Amino acid sequence: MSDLYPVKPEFAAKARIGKDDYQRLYRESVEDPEGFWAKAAERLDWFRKPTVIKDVSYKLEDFRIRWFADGELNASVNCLDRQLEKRGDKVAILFEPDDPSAPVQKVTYRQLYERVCKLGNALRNLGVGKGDRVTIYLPMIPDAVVAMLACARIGAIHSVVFGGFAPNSIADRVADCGSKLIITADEGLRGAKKIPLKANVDAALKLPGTNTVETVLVVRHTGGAVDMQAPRDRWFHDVVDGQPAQCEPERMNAEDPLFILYTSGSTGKPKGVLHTTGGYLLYASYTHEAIFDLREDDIYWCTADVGWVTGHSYIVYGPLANGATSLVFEGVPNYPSVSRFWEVIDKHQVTIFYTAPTAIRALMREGEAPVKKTSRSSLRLLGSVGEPINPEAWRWYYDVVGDGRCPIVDTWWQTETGGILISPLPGAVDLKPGSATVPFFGVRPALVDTDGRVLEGAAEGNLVLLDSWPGQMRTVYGDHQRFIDTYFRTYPGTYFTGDGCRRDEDGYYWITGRVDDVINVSGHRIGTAEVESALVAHPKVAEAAVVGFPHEIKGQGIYAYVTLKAGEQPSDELQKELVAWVRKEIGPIATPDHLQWAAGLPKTRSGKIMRRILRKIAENAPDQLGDTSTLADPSVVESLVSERKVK
Ligand code: 6R9
Repeated sequence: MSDLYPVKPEFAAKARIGKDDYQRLYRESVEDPEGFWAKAAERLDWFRKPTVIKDVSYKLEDFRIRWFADGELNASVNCLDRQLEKRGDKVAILFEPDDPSAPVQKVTYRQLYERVCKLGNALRNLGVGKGDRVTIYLPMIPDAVVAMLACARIGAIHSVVFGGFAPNSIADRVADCGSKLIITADEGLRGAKKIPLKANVDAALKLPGTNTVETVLVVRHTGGAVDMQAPRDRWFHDVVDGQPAQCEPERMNAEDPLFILYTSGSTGKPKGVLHTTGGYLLYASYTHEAIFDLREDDIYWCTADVGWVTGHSYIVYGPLANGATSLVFEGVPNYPSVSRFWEVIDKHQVTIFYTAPTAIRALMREGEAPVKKTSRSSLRLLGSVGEPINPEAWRWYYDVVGDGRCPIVDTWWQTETGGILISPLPGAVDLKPGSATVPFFGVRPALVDTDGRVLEGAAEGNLVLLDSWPGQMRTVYGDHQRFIDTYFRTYPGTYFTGDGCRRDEDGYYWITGRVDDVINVSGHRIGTAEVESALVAHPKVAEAAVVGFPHEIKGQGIYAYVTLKAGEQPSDELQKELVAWVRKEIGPIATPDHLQWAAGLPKTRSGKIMRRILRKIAENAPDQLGDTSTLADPSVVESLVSERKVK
């Protein structure tokens, strides 16, 4: 069966990059990275043009990753100032509120520039300067973009925390980077629900380690009542409105930090992924233009939240550095109805639509009718990100949403990579449903077996990258050793992605999912260790083990095994209490889907939990437990299998 969707001639005819261009440019990019990226760097405006292009060594004894190291620039200048002449009146941010009857906001490049400058001045007046950390905990509103760019303008390092995180998670992230200031809102809106953002910040700031925070700026969004604690809390409009609409941008070295973004790893503590200014911005803007085949009149919509890396690179920095119109959507796909995405596409004549497989699967379950009642004729390109897209969902996206007209770019990348690494270029690469296809310029993927041997040809193994690209993360904030140990020690001389992958006979890459203790729930990374430590923090829990299991909509769900302390009795109420506890400790995105009581957990004689076995039980595949001979007590497994929750 040939399951190939060749590039359509009519798309290729107008595309920025065609087949021959891709081959030629890819070859150039890996044969002469210095020359290739020096030329690519011309797409940015520099205060001082870089002369040193690439300075990278993955060798542990001589480790460094530096790009454009003597260049100077400012990210906000690239996203705003340089657009003013040609695109001052062009819409930069097209804001679609949660409530479809509430007014749309169109923020032009000039208006965005002014709002960013005013906030930049306000932040400076509050004592925030180059290198200081600012936490942003906002809903998906234009002020979230303004906040990020204002930090970039004055050289402050932003750390955006997703609005779905609970006070504990906010506090951990604030404490880890020692934020001086937090920008939040009274409340957020998601569907019919209100999210008490300011109240969550108040609760977070009562927790230990957060006393670096001097000021909390509060955007009045819903108008809901909040506690304002003087002198710490200030209304955003009070400190911003009277400021001058011009603000001197900070001259940043290309390697000065732009932002920190926390992501889950295989240990309990989220990692502060640090990206720097020059390489990141260049890579985000170049990939955005090439992979989405960007044109001047596109209306581009990425449905991610700015709390995730996809929002950073492909709602804010990439699109704005390219002078695009970027749609910011506050709401959710099923409010007020499951047609919302498609209605927004028609309402704003969206041409490029970029979303996650979990959303596609959830909407697919509603059938074709909610899609087909809309036109979607403005669409010309679709994108997918966050997790592998199953071929069935891919075809539905292609046939039903795109009416068989629009190529799909399945974009594989990570918080750590800053931008897309493996994806089709829509005018150049034939598509295969479920495959992220081929590497972007300068990207050198390889597959290795567990001993680190590089596999050639069609093969399956662990996905590594043999060389650096400009958008690569530079460190784990405050813990450079952890950065090296996590990514460069497993397979020496390479960056290890943590993903498994297959390469087919055509050289196409098929990501198979995480090979570490990270679960991908609806495209969000959750560390099993984080959920486990939340559970054992409950006074009645003795021990917990958490694994992922296949979930029809979410991709993976969270399955928790819990052993209670002696004398505690399992009950349905306690089960509900523990699920609610995890939500409260980490946030709703970490809600366990299943919680099974475990009299004991399967362990090796040296006391290690055998997660492989727990995964199989959670998958309901007890016949595939594999080798259980190293178990200390095999009867533990038998009782877990017989008591497995079948829902
Ligand atoms: C951008 C983003 C990264 C992990 C990554 C992988 C999975 C992302 C994917 C994909 C298959 C794709 N992933 N995109 N798997 N196909 N197109 O999602 O960043 O939140 O850091 O997650 O997501 O497992 O390692 P992040």
